[in-house]
Amino acid sequence: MPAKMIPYQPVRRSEPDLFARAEALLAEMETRRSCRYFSDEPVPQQLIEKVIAIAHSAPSGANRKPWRFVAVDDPKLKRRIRLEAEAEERESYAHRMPAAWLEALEPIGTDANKPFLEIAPWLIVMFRIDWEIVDGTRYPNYYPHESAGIAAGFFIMACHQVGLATLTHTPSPMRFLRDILGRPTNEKPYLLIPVGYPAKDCTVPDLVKKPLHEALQWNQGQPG
Ligand code: IYR
Repeated sequence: MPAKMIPYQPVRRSEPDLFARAEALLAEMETRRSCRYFSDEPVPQQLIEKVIAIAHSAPSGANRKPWRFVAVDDPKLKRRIRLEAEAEERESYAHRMPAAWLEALEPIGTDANKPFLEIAPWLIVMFRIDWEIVDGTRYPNYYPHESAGIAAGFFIMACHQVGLATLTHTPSPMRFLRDILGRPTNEKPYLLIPVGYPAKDCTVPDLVKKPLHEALQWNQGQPG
């Protein structure tokens, strides 16, 4: 049955206002960097709940919201997650990642050590739910990859906007997260996102980012 329709009229702004807001948001988002050196300063649980609520407002296929956010601040759990992630990463760096991948990561300077998994006050573990079981029947979700990606984007942006640093971390494989956190088999670990404040002496690689014109084409592009 189609849902009842209700009016939808988000704030209509003047064009100068639109530009001013777009400029301000762009300037703020361009200061976002992935953080690998966190402070252990606590972040209130209520603030984490708000940024997850913002992520949870994301659009999703057939409004299924095919994700679960598990927010971890228990030091014992964080330690287990760090140890298991480092064990997988040691294997990956030593045997699983091809030379070209290791070379691509060289400027970022990563290795198998992940102290931030214990230092950051919160680890947000995001699971993707490709199907759900309701009363013994299996129901697929729709576009779970796209949906989860959009929610993750909302989450990272929300954190940055409120003043929290994040790292989009993907130790691989991530099955251990499901076991440690007691999630059922239909929940696939998707991203592990440490959240907190950057350490006082935090640094990030001085990278050149791909210019926008390489990522944006208007219509069919310029001939030649
Ligand atoms: N998961 C590894 C490797 C890694 C992969 C990508 I793609 C990065 O942008 C950064 C690291 C790690 O976290 O070290």
